[in-house]
Amino acid sequence: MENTNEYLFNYRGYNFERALIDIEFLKNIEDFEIRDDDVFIITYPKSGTIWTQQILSLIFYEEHRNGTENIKTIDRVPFLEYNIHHLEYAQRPSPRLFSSHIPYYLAPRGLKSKKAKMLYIYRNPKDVLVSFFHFSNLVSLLEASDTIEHYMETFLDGKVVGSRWFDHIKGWYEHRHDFNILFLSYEEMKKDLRNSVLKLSKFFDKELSEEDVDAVVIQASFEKMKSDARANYDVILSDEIGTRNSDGRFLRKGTVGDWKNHFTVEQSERFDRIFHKNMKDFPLKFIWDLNEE
Ligand code: PPS
Repeated sequence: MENTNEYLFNYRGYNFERALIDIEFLKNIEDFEIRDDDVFIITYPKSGTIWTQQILSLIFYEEHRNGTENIKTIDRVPFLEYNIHHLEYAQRPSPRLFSSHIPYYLAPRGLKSKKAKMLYIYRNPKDVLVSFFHFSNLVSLLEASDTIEHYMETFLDGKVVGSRWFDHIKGWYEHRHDFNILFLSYEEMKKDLRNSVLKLSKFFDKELSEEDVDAVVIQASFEKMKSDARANYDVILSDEIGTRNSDGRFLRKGTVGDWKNHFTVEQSERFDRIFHKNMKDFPLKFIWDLNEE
């Protein structure tokens, strides 16, 4: 099958992480039973998933906010298609929070009742590419690439987990009316985290006091997450997924515009041309550098 190799498993035209996938679950994913109060975070990889898992977990769970329970964020907001801790989804109390990288056409049908709320987090694809490049070189489950030049080709061809970035975001956006889904960008969260938290608590009907909002904003900062074992995935990387380099971190840099430190001018211009060709008339705004705002 196209794009299927030792790292990727292609199912219905979309690449999954081979080592983490349960094929039987995948075959039934569209029938996965949805509750009206389920919450889904949808992302293309490296777009801010674990950050948003942390934010929603803090918004939804008082015990997470005040630190009275020590549950890992991944177990609060598990990945639907990568159930690495074998959680019993059907036994979980409501509201259940999930995250997922699936394309719109593999979404459980129950989401189309538009009752369950969904959040699509997107990030400028040059920074996605750079983050993915480093992550692919870090974890043993992904194919390493020696140069950005080589990785750019792989990424643009969609020979990565998540397949083509363009297809993922356009697919979800073009089908947004089929779902109850809010689009929010990584860069918007970076620019004004407090305002983003307020936006999210409003969308999810979670009333938070000023102190609650402060607690979410503080604990969702890059620095706090780096030192929070529940949130930073360090243990998952070292003990469960496996790394090629023990110095690497899931929370690597957490900035906007790191692509400028990696792309040559020619690579950037080439990427721009491909971006404009693919994203012509696409209405969502992308922020490539916070200083240019
Ligand atoms: S994955 O593997 O798809 O789940 O990765 P994902 O979590 O989507 O993306 C990882 C990038 O998100 C950054 N990150 C953050 N940025 C800012 N603030 C906070 N709190 C935060 N938490 C995670 C993380 O550092 C990865 O980006 P890069 O650019 O590699 O640093």
